[in-house]
Amino acid sequence: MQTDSAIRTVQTRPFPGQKPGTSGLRKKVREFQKPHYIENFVQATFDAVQPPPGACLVVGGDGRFFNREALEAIVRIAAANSIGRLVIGRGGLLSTPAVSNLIRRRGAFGGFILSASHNPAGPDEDFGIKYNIGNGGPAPEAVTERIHACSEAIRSYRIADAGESALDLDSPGERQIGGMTIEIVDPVADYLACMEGLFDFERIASLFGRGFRMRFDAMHAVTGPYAKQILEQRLGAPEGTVINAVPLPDFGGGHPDPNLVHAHLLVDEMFAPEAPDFGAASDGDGDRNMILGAGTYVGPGDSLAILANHAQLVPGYAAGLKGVARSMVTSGAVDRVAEALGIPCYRTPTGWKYFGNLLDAGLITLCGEESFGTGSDHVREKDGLWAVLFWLDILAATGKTVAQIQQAHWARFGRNYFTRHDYEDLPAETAERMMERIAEQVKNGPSEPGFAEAFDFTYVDPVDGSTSSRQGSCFHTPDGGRVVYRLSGTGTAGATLRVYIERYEAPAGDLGLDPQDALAPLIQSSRRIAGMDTLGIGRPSAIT
Ligand code: G16
Repeated sequence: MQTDSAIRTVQTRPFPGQKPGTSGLRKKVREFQKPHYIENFVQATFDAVQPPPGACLVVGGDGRFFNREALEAIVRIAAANSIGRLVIGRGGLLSTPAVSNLIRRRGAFGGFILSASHNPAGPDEDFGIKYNIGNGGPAPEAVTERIHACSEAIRSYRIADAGESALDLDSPGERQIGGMTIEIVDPVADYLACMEGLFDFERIASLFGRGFRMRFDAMHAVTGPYAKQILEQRLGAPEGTVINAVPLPDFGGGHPDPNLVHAHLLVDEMFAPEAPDFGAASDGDGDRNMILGAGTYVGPGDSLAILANHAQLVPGYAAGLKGVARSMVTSGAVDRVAEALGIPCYRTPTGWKYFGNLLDAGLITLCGEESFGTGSDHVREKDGLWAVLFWLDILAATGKTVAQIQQAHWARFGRNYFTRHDYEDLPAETAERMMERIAEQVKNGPSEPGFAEAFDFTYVDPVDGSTSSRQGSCFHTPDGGRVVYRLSGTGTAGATLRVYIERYEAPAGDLGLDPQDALAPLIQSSRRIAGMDTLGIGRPSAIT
């Protein structure tokens, strides 16, 4: 259907702070609701990336509050900026990895993802918008800096009028706004096809056929429809395997962050008598994952290492891995697997965007982060359900339990005890004083006894030579222990200090400790180094 649309130029003024962080622009919904706010950012993105006339873009979000309003703004601004085609998930829904996949399959110029990931949703909570480039991955720093610069220089935006029928996101098919085609697609279909190309679905289906029991917590966020269709309908897991499967604008009032704190109901179930064989959860936009077995938790660093070590059992990775990568702050478990496999292991700053070049250049096949992100070269985002299917395929291929696999891994490679302590919503001044104290020791050497060196992590991208400096302050002990500090780039209120603490235990050592006990002395040191007691900072607000 052809819809006539008048294009208007609207005068505007820049909003300060439209600076994409670790993963796009994340702010309180109230900020996004200010007149012209979202329009400014979308126009600034077009000004920065200059899509050629007729370009195709993919757009979708995690369904959170303000998703639809933001989508409508993107549709109308895209139509006024000579975009040729917008591919949108039905109902405005697309998981982050599904957007990445669609951009790649369609050869699109780029796309917008509407999500603040695991941050809570609702009128008083968070919203986010992220631009992804043609490789399907988050825009690299050079592009996000251009977007920010354009947002500061903006004086007007172009917008098309559009009738209700053009903005109907719920009916499949195509419609027009002026010269732009809007195509509403099934959010799951292309993603499912991608997964079928990687994993042995028949092998996993026969595992479920033998009575294997699983619980997947979609946390009322975007993975519900994906998990229902893939796990229950396609792979034959019993109905009810997927819980909290209906995406809600406020995620049911929850905090869709798949970790021991926010997915504690699932964790309780997995540690109770009669626990299912396998448990997993994903986050708001479907890119994170948490893996559990009966009575077992697999940390993200260990999960990445275990996937790397078993990759050749999985059809999509049977040819072996070219290399692996982890963010520097992630535990070094995967490094030991890479060494055993004789493949390179790269260490990047925090942010999935840093894996993009390594994946594009064919230097790595798998990568992951401590923040519950794991992924591969199939897309350019981390991918929650992909990790779950990878684990299912390994369980089906080996016939072992999650606990057996993890214990065998530690018995061979040793265990990297790891924890992250978050100090959230700190007053800016307190965070600044802590960071100054840390910086002083980076400059003059650590004041804490037992620490041999302190330095700031700088990353030089091996593909394009670009440098990212000050990506975490690292304090190392002579026996391989470490404490790393960095400020989060995804929060929307106050400052969040993340402290990453790790030490290695060899295979002959004690492999069965609680990480908080195994790391207790380093945890104490981490507080002293930052001067937390002096600054009156109590216990961390979250421990993972
Ligand atoms: C984003 C990034 C990840 C990063 C995480 C936490 O994930 O994509 O690379 O590890 O934020 O970042 P920070 O420590 O700066 O808060 P997501 O799932 O929130 O998009």
